[in-house]
Parts: sequence; structure tokens; C-alpha cells
Amino acid sequence: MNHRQTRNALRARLAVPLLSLLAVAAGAPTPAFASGDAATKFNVFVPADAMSSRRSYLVVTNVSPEPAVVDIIDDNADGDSDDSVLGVSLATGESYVVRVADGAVNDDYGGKNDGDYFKIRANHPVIAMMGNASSWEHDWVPSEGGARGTSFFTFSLPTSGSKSDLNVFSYADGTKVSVSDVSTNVVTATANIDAAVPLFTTTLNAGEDLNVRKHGLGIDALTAGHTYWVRADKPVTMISGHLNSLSGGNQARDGGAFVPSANGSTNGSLFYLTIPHETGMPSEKELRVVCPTAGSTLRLFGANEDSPDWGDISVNLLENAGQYRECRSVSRFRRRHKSPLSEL
Ligand SMILES: [Ca+2]
Ligand SMILES: [Ca+2]
Ligand SMILES: [Ca+2]
Ligand SMILES: [Ca+2]
Repeated sequence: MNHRQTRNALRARLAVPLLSLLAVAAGAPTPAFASGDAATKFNVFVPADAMSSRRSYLVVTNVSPEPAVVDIIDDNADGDSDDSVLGVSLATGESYVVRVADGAVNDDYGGKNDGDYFKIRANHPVIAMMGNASSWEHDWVPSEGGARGTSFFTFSLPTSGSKSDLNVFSYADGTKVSVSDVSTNVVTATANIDAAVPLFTTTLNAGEDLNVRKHGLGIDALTAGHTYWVRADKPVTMISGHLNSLSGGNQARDGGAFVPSANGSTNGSLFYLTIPHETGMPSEKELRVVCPTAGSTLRLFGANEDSPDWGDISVNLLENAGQYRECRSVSRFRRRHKSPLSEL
């Protein structure tokens, strides 16, 4: 296989369709925060994992411009509080990583197996992520001020195969995006934003993303145990975890996440997204859209990396408040919509 063939084969594997969702409702949606937004107070249950090789984690990251003092309290109602950490000081971008299997009690598989209920209290806004050492999950990353913003920090958890990925979605033409590694110690998740090591920069137009429109930028870009800083000069949204793979192996599949809209909340009228799925298994893609307002028209568009235009996939009128539209096995659209949506 020559260089050109290799590159084309690589692009074919990376051709995850980019989707856009437009909901036109009869009334303006009520503003709401996105799931997982930065805050000073969280109560969260971290469950045990079902496999010893995919330990459960809680990661608390300071996204504030000033240092944050954080209490992570392992509630004792289940008889153990071994994972508590009080008064930990986190610089901007720093994370405290709790692995519930550690400490005096193994709260994970092979031990007590009951997980832990945590209370997190901080004097400046932090974000809290729970996850596993697994390549089968992903989620949207909160910025310093909501799901849509100009500064994002993400700590990359251990994996079960392929390296972790990130993707960024733009809402305005000419949005400059930069990704840096700000790790200073890969064990304790310390970070130093003044010592950022640039990974790449690029410019996105409205509706563009790193993975599809920029030929795989962000795929397999993250090393486990490192902290990454994503900056943009106009507000963007960001997803991280396992989205695709260059090297195959244990990789993107399963998982699920609430998609932030163009207004930064999870309730809106315009969404840009890709649906992570196992490479070569587009039938695993599933999307559910719930319309809180009666009389909402829902339009789903798709685009591929070599197709600059958006094409219609489906148009639906949802007559009742609370009605939902489910798009399972999105590959079935292939029969109804030919090029340029053939990737679907
Ligand atoms: Ca406990
Ligand atoms: Ca515990
Ligand atoms: Ca423990
Ligand atoms: Ca426990």
C-alpha cells in the first residue's frame, strides 16, 4: 500500500459523520445548566466497576483562574470513609484523582464492591468526573463557565486499549482552537498552565469539528495520566474519552452523554455532535431527542469530512410536549439517503 492509499485508508476509518440537530419549537426553551457544569458543591455516587482491570475513578479538577481548596468526603453511611481528602489545594487545571479501590478499603470489584457516595465542597468552581479505566466511554467536558466556553481542562484516565480522544465543535467561523499538555506530574495530576506544551492548533468554521472536518485531529491524542488544556478564541463545546481509534484494539463503543446545545445548556434548538461507536460498526449509533415543547419540528442533518455541505437525514414533527424521536441504527438511513450521506 503506497502512501496515498495508506492515507486514504486512514481517512476512511476516521470518517465519523458529523451530525447537526435543529429543533424549532413553538416557544423559547427555558434556560438550563448543562449536566456536569462547574460548581462548588457536588453530591455524587461512584459505583464499583464489574471488572478488576477497569477500576472506578472520581476526578475533581479546578477550572477556576484562582487556586481552589477542596474537600472530597467519602460518606461513612456505608461503613467506610477511607477515600476522604480534606483541604486539598488545587492550582488552575490541577486534578485530585480518587481510585476507590485504593485506601484502607477496596470499594471496587474484588473487595467490598459497594462504591462510594462522595460530597465535594470547594471555595471556587471545580468540575467532577467519574469514570473507569475503560476505552468504552466518553462525555462532554464542562468549561470554566458552562458546557460552551473558551477554556477546558481534562484529565485523561487509564484506558483498556486505544488512547483517549478529544473533539471540539465550533459555533462561529474562524474560531481558533489550541490543545496543550499541561501535565507536570503524571502520577498526582498536577498541572502548570505556564508550562503548557502545545500539541496542535487549528481554525474551525461554524459547525466544524476536529475529528471529522480536520481529518482525525484529536484522535488518539491523549496519554493516560496527563492533563490537557483546550483554549478557543470564541465559545466552543468539547467531548473527550473514546471517540475513535487509529490503532484499533479495545476502543470507542457504548457510553452515552447529554449533548450541549449551541447556547451551552442541554436544552436548546441547535446541536452539533458525533456519535462515538466501534469502528466499522455504525449500526451501534443511537440518538434520542426529547422535545419539551409541543409542536416542535426536528431536523437531523449529516456531513462527512470530504463533504462541506450538510444534507438532510430526517425531518419530524413532534406534536406533543415530552415526545421523543429515537434514531437507532443510524446506518438504516443509507437506504433512504444516498450521497453525500453514504457514511451514515
Ligand atoms: Ca463510603
Ligand atoms: Ca471508600
Ligand atoms: Ca477505597
Ligand atoms: Ca464504600
